Amino acid sequence: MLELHQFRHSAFCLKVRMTLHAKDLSFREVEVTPGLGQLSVFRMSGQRQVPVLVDGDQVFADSSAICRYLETLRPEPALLPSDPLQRAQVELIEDWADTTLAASTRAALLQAAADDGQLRLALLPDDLPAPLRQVMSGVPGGWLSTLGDLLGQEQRASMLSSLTALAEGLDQNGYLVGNKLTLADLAVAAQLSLLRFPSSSGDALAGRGVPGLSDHPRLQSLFHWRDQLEAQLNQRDPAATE
Ligand SMILES: N[C@@H](CCC(=O)N[C@@H](CS)C(=O)NCC(=O)O)C(=O)O
Repeated sequence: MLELHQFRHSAFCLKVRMTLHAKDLSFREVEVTPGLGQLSVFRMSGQRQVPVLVDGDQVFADSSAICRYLETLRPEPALLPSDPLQRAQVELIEDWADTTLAASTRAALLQAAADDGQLRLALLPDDLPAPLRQVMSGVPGGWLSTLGDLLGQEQRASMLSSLTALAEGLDQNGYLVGNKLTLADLAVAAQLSLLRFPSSSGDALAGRGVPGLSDHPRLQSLFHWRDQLEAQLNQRDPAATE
């Protein structure tokens, strides 16, 4: 059984879960506790970030590397087109989503969480002991803004402009590249989760997100697309996740 070591609310981990669902692969989720839990991730994979996928004695880190392993493990349905130009387009969009878009959505979420204690609480791991939860909920959020850059005006405008262009492209056939689901769709859909959490994030987070972006009129069709994509993938094999 494949094992996915993850932070439940990480967009990179969602990208891998969506890929596993798209390929109808069964897997077990192992929730990693930020900080201490990353020691075992390091021991296992030689680096401390999640997602990490374990398949028997093989260990893979990095969502893009994991998705490529899954593509060889289960080639159908192919998430990387065989047409060279389309494949290049998918890889470019995936890379943009995992870097530029991810940096912007992370900064936007950090900013929102710094301002909103309820959101901070909802983002904590479900299995965090109650006393620690209580302590965390009482801590002012200002320290979060030291964790990374806050979203600048220019970065926000550039993200909105790219996402609007993607939304307009999607209106035509429902996929970002060609007329089939690819890793480009999954990488973008996953990063959108930090702006507006999907239903798979659980009741505390579903529909919530970054004020001003989660409810932005130009992004609504994109969130709707993401929700439909997720519903379609989860329907494929509801029993896939143990
Ligand atoms: N390029 C990596 C990025 C993974 C990543 O940024 N993981 C974050 C969670 S979203 C993490 O593990 N952060 C903890 C840390 O850096 O210590 C991928 O695509 O998997």
